[in-house]
Amino acid sequence: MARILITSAIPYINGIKHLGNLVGSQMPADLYARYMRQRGHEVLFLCATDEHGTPAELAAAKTGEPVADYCARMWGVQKELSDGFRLSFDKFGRSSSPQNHRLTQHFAAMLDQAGLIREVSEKQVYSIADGRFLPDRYIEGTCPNCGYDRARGDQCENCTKQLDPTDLIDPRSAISGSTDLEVRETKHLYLMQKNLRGELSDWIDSKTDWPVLTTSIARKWLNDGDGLQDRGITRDLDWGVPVQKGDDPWPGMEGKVFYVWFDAPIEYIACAGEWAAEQGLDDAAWERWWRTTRGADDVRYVQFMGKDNVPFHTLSFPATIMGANRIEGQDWKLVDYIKSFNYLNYEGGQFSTSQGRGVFMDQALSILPSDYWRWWLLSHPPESSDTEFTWENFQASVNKDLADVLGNFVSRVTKFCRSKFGEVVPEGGAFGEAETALIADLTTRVRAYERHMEAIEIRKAAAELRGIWAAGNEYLQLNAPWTVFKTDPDRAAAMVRLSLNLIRLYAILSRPFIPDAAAEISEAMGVEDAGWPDDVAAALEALPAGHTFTVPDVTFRKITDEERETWKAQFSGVRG
Ligand code: B3M
Ligand code: ZN
Repeated sequence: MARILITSAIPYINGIKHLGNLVGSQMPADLYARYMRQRGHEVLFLCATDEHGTPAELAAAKTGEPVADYCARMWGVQKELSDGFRLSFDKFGRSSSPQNHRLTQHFAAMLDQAGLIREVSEKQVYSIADGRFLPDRYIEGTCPNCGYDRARGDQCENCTKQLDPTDLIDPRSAISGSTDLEVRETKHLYLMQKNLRGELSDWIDSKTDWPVLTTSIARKWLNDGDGLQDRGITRDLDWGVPVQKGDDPWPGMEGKVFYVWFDAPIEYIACAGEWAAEQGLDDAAWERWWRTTRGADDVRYVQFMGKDNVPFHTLSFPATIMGANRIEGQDWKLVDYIKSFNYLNYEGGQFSTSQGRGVFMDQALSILPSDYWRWWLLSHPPESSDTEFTWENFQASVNKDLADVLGNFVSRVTKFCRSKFGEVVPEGGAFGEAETALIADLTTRVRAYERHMEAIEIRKAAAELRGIWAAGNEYLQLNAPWTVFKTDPDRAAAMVRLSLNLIRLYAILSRPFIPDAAAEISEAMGVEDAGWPDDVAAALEALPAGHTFTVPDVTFRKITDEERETWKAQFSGVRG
């Protein structure tokens, strides 16, 4: 059995995430983690809140809380919501943890020792109205690359280009909107990424199995002439990891902190340390996931993220790791596979936090259970292109796939059995041609489902699962045990026995997508810890005659047209 380390991009602390954020990293990462655990692999699945930098400071300034308090509170909010969506993180950490402070300062020291850090006296935008420097998101303006007029000082959301605040055309303060800006001198540390260009390029070239979306973005910024700039890794901010060389002060850098995009990916590693500490384990317990000479050579490390995060994970963070690994004894693991996503749009436009447009995590859970959202999101992930959430499509998917196909099968079979044979798997009769054909079809489908899950082809996996559910309904429809029962109760008993076993099979296969419903069905069928159906034929005889069950409650309810219209209006972002 393999060991698999899985990380999801760590969400910024400021505010509650919308469904587009969720489907772009945490939700598919959870699907993969659940599947791999179910297949018997040893999984460590990590996520955290990204608490430093301008997003946190700006949000805390708005609520009037001290930034540390704001972060602690919002971590709690995000944790509760991720539990609500059944995101099965082994640890949901915080980038502000002591572990991350130490590790970030350690990496900086290693990079410095490797000669990869230089001090730069640089020109930074200073806002006279605000009386401060304006790093990163404190400044907005027009992207010099694509012309998008709301690019931020650290990155253009529209074209994903990483920017410096001084690159922006027509810059303005994000705090006051003031354009009364001037450029002042300040000293910062730069990571000399250009020195690592060859190594990074060879590494990306070796990743022939990565999604094109991932490698194309990486190559674009690697080869684009000015793609791989040396990057400033410190900022004139109060909140963050203080600039230190390991435990030692860094002369000239007093009062500065590391750039959020320097410390955030290091939290993937620190989070493993937080996990170990929480479990009462020693350092060896997390190092075997992250240090190649301490066991991590056998680990497969898979990252999940939206496309705007790809440059940081294919270039900046690997540069940190490769650079540190130039020092004797440093042996940090690089990622093995990066699954990236396009954007999910909302009803013909974009999700918008500022306009309240679209469905946010808390709102979603307040109107429907998480499985409904999980199913829609995971059957419509923006894998090969941007996709769109519409209420029509959501209603149709839930009503058809979950209620009409899966839910209906479960309820029809269990209720029919109860009325004719009682709440017990009936004995008698034998499987015939129809069952042989169904088993052959399902065997092919289950193997295809496994292949798609291994390959993290999520849409294809969902389609296969839907096909597996539908096959049961077709079998039932075609063979009509309720009619057969009138003339040949034994034959009907065999059909019902197979169908009850199908329900058990569905519960196992559906668990990564809809864990609550799967658990509910398993419980009703009296099978909590069913193993993976390596042999589908055998799995369909797992529940023997005489095994008792209960009829589950309605597993899925339908969304009415009225609800659909109410929600559509409610989340349109039009305030009234
Ligand atoms: N917090 C951006 C985002 O939430 C950023 C990801 C960090 S991953 C190390 O999309
Ligand atoms: Zn742009």
